[in-house]
Amino acid sequence: MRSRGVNYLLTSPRCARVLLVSVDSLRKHYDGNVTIFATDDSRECAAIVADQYRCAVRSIPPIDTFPNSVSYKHYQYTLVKTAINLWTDYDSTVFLDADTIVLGPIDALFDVELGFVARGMLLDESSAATRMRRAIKRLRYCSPVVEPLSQRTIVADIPWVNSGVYTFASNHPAIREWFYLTMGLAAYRVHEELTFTLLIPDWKEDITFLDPAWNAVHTSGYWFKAIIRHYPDKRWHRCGTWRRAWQQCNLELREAVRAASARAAETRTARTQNTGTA
Ligand SMILES: [Mn+2]
Repeated sequence: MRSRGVNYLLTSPRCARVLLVSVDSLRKHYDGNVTIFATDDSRECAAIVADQYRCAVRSIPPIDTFPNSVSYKHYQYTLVKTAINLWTDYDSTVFLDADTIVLGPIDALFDVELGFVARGMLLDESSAATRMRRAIKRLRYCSPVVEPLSQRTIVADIPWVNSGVYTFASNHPAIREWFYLTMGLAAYRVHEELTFTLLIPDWKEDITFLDPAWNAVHTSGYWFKAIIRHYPDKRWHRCGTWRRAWQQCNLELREAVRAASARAAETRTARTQNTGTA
């Protein structure tokens, strides 16, 4: 039988709290394999969550060993996110952002070869989509090699996907291409959602556009039908549902994660002061 599992990514100890809430919610509905990919400075936090909820932890190589890696933190995350898909331990993988909350069984996701939630729009249907189309058009100036990719995506009415929740068969070639394209465009700080959008015309037959209930943001109209809620605007702590989920987590565990996260932040500050660089 094909192996199945859920992957998470933790690249900053500051996000350990959201990870705890997401894994806690997942474990109410799912009993199977879970792997947390963690950077060195996040490892202690990841280990606390992993011990409690029967997860595996895997180390991510230092970011400066990635070719074309850029210094800006957000885009490092972008590149790492596409890299860990290549290292998945499972034949069938569901990736969940740490800023998600699982509200129901997720087993149906494992049967999807390549699945993303479209952001509920084609590229010409809203102002957000207009911004997206502009971003894709701008890519033409990166390199003549990118121009045809950009052009065909614009003309093909490709939906813009969100990469907070997705599912893939590990041997699907799109997963490798996604990493290479993201790496190739890293210097231009192209977000991984955008690089995947550029690849969709190649894999349109294989991609299942999942029901938005699998990745519901509060503006989408699917919030109250959600199986997985996603808090991508980094304001989870202001949201009542997220705060309640946090308060439902074991108190000792919350404190352990908080303490580990604070220690990691201190270590980082000390290192910065010692070397004089950020
Ligand atoms: Mn997210």
